Amino acid sequence: MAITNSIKDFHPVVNDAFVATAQALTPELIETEVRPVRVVNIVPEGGDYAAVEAAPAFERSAPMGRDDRLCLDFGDHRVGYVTFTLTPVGSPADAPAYLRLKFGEIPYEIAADSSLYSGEISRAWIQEEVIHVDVLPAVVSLPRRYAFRYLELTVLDTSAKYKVVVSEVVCRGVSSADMAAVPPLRTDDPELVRLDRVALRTMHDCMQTVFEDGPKRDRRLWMGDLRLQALTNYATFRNNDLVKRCLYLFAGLTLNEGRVGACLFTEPLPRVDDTALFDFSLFFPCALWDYFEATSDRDTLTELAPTAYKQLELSLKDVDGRGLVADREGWWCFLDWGDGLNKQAGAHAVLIYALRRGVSIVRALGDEVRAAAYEGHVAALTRAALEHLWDEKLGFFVSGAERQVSWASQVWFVLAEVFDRAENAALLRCLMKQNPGVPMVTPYMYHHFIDALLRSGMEAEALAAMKSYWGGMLRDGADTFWELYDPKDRYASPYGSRLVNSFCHAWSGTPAYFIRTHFVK
Ligand code: RAM
Repeated sequence: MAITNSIKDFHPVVNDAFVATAQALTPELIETEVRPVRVVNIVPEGGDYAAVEAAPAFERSAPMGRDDRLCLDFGDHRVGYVTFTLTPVGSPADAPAYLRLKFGEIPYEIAADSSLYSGEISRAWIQEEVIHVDVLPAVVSLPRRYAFRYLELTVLDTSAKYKVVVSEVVCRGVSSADMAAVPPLRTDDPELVRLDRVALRTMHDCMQTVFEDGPKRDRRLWMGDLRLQALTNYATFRNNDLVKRCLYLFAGLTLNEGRVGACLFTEPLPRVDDTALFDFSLFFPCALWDYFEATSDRDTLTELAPTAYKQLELSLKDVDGRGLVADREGWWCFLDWGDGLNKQAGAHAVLIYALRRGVSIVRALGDEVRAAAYEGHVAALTRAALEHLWDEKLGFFVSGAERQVSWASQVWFVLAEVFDRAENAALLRCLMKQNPGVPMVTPYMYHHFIDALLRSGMEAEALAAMKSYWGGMLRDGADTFWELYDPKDRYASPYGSRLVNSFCHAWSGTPAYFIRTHFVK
């Protein structure tokens, strides 16, 4: 599905006071100096690529001339600014040094030939530079922030008369998260320890001046991603003011009619993108309720509740004569990146789920009239779902005119609590046994599956599913968890090319949440 603007006639609605509150909460970034730990060669391996040690440490390169390469391994995923020194050797430098730099979160990004890129989203996301250095020796400071573990430096040319030596390669790492703030995990299960550690690294590297979705791409704040990052944050870094800042940004920078946008940019000034997604807008009330549960910050709940109500009330306008969220073409609701996934049933279930959080908010604020109204909507939407979307013969919820069965629809109806716990457990068992229809493809959707299992009393299945899916990423070499993971196809991408996938994506960091709230207490 193409990502386009989904709002016609875009009119941002700005609340300056909310934006000011958010800006006052802008965190200081913690800086850490990191140096490469070794030199590697990137080689093909098992249909993918791997880094193989070429030297166990790095100080300085040998003199490098035309086509010489150096691939440095920084030991783990890093986010930051890179500086290095270039020293000429031989005759005086009679031509610029001409270099190509490639940054890779995974070895594949170093190995791939970016000139063959034909994906749908901008090739500008590929972390590759070609630079001239005119005056030597030089300390080269790259202005861009990169997300990477590997840095490959190729000398495209010097001249026949001189070569260059590369030294003092340093990354000034940045994050607003402090690893030392995370409570230690007490478990003897080494797999849980590894899953937790990689999840924390993922979260850490995405925590900048906002919760970014991924520090390589899109480097911005998405509402759906924020909800999961916030949940994980409460159980780990406890940087609750960063969540508060992000909630105020979304509430202060809305779209037409006060709809919460799907994502925000923060530079040069915060602004909302001209995109709304049905489910993402509804996650505002959900994330606000989660924030209140984690912090008991009643002032924020009170101040932002009207924005939450607005999302519920705007979404109710999309309910048709049959009492169902109307299906639509195009980019209107996210749920997951599954090919051809119909969004109607999932959207309907998300609306019920969000209304339930809305009921919690209004109850906490003592607004019984609104609580009764929202409960009425939950009941009506539940009836309509059972009448039109539940297919008794199939034993599954169906979506859209083609009556599509997908994992996303079933999982979201479990989370919407349309059935009771035992019935939900039975539905999930059928889903796992029959594996019908459109599968889940992102860790984001898997998060909801694990959540659904846990809410249905299926702890063992939830643990096994988490270990199998996220554990698969670990076995496939992940240093941080990925935006998309298809265990059967490492080249899968929603964008037509794996090269622009994000390999440190915070919506994938929720094992730390599950482990710390359910599996290890
Ligand atoms: C992609 C990103 C982002 C997600 C949206 C829907 O652009 O992966 O994290 O929220 O899609």
